[in-house]
Amino acid sequence: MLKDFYIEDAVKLPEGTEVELLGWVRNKRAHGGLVFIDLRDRTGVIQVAVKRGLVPESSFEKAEEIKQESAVKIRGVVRHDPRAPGGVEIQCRDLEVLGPSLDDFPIKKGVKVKFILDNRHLHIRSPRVAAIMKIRSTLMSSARSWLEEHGFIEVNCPSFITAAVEGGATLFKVDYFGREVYLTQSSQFYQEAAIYSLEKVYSLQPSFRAELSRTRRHLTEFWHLEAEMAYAELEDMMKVVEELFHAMVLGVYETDQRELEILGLKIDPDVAKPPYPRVRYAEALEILQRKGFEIEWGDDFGADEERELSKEFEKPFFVTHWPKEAKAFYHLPDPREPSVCRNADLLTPGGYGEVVGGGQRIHDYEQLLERIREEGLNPEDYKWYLDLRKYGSVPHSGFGLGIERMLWWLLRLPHIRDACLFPRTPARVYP
Ligand code: NSS
Repeated sequence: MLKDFYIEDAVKLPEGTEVELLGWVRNKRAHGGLVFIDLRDRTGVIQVAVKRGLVPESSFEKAEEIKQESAVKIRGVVRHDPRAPGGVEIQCRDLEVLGPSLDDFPIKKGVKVKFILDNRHLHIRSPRVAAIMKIRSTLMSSARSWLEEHGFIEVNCPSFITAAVEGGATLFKVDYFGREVYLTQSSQFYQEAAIYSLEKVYSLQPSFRAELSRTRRHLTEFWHLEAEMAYAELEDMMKVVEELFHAMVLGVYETDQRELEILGLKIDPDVAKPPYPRVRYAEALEILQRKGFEIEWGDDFGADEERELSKEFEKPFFVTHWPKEAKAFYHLPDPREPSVCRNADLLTPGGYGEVVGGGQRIHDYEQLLERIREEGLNPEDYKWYLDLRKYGSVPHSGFGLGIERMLWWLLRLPHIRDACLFPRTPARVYP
């Protein structure tokens, strides 16, 4: 059976229509000859009234005994009743238990955070989590639509790699038939190879970071939306990022009002409307130093710095032209001011920090080789990456956007792990 009728369809039907609903028992209240079941499916919750005498006696007994999260099939009649939550209830005519709950459902009010995380496989049934996951799906599909409409071709890149993209400190080692390889931190280098045939590419797949930082915004595995464009320079890249970012926010605003309501959230898509302010690293540093941060030229910004800085802006904003020493070796030094690079991070307002990192890449062979040596890296490890600069190299730019970071910001989630179906953090690889 392929289900194509949901609670959201039932509530739109006229009084008296007979319906059949499949779902799970979210809650149950018994009042003598009347049992109220809150029936849940992926589109919402509806009250089902099971009245002794109006259903076969065996169905009534099942309703009286039924445990939370049992799967049931309900046959009944639509009743518009202002006293029912949502204004509609189902007057039950028959109830069939498809899959009983064998025990009391362990997720209850008041249980500890650790218990909830250990039981994530059950907790994800909550309408709140379901709403977040639906919005996550919209965010990804809106991104894909926008990119496809703007001529980007999706590529899929490997997860086993042999050399770091974003520095060796956050590489996960893997035993690959006796050889040490790593889990990818970014598909950027493979995308850079792909632009020589496909010109504008994107990928949406997991990246891995062995970051031991137990923060609200670090995962060890996250979904990385990355794009790379032949011929594009820094400003072109920023324009793509702001348009794409806006399209993603707009997608959620237009399709997920019900989910936003479940989360008690209103979002204003105009907050993400381009253009976004651009502030150079040097200016950002000055702002932070004026505010009393002990931070020096070349330092990356930590969570506190990003939070403070974001108070200056109402929209997402770019911090551009980072010093060479603050970022990876592949960033293109600005020909006009070689101590900084032609790169940009996108930071979110409200203190949720960086969601996008990217910029223009070094496309000259000698310059790239020199930067690799300068960073103390072994050119042998980057042989194929260097090769790309040997045959028809062109200026190019790209970026990476963390899907969970964006959700964390958009939905004001308490922790980035709330943006994942099954989060991976230093402390958690189960369930
Ligand atoms: O390290 S980044 O800033 N940049 C790159 O990986 C580039 N190689 C991407 C590119 O140009 N193709 O990561 C990009 C984004 C960053 O802004 C975050 O949104 C996200 O990836 N990110 C993370 N999200 C969650 N947890 C962790 N640990 C994390 N690290 C990066």
